[in-house]
Amino acid sequence: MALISTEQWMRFENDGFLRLGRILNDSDLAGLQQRIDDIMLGTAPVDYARMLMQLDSTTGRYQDAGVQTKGHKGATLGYRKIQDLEHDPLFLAYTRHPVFREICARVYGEETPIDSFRAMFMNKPALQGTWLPWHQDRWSALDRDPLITLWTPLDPATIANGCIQVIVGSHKLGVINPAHPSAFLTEDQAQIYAPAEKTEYLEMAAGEVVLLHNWLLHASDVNHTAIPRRAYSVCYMDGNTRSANNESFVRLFG
Ligand SMILES: O=C(O)CCC(=O)C(=O)O
Repeated sequence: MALISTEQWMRFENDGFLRLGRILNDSDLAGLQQRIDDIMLGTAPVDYARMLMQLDSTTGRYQDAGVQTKGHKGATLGYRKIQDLEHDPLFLAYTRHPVFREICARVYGEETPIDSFRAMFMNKPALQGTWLPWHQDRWSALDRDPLITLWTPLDPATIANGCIQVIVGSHKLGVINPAHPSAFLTEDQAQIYAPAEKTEYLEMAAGEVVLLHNWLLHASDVNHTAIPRRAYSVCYMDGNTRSANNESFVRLFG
């Protein structure tokens, strides 16, 4: 039996996102929380040379976040982003959850192999964090657009600690700023397409999952609380996708 109903798929097509409810059980959630903290603190049994790691800003400004390069940058829980988590067995196992396989088959077709474009930790450290400007998840280096992302908070995600904010239905607009290599909006475009009165905040419990259409406009704020907002975000793409940057990708399904 299908794990996602026809009614749910219709809601996803209309809104550009779908709340899937709790998918990570308590013990797997605790395992991923511990593993990501160990990775940040430099004590995990992973190959740090393969992982892109970026320290958070101390100002909250996007342009002040650290460099995004491979390798560990110090034992601190103050990382903003850690990519290449397909190389960690715990994160990889979760990334291959049967519900995610079913979603990929529905979106890309049963026979289409599925790769991870990126499997990343996105963090708003306690009383820190960086404003992530309004954008769509679209990359001009790819020969076709990845369509979906599955986003899992590893802590409660609230307005106060920087949960994802979205503009419902905005995926129907197509790519708004194709001139930007990662589809970030200009400030003028953000005022037009993402005004405050249209913003919906996706508050979620730890271990719940939201399916996001990659063209859904989204952003996230800094963290005003003493609770970190750790999250795991995976973009699933057609395994036939080629990148002008000659990147290689990890096969997830098929
Ligand atoms: O975690 C966040 O605050 C935003 C993440 C994001 O933009 C993404 O997963 O595509």
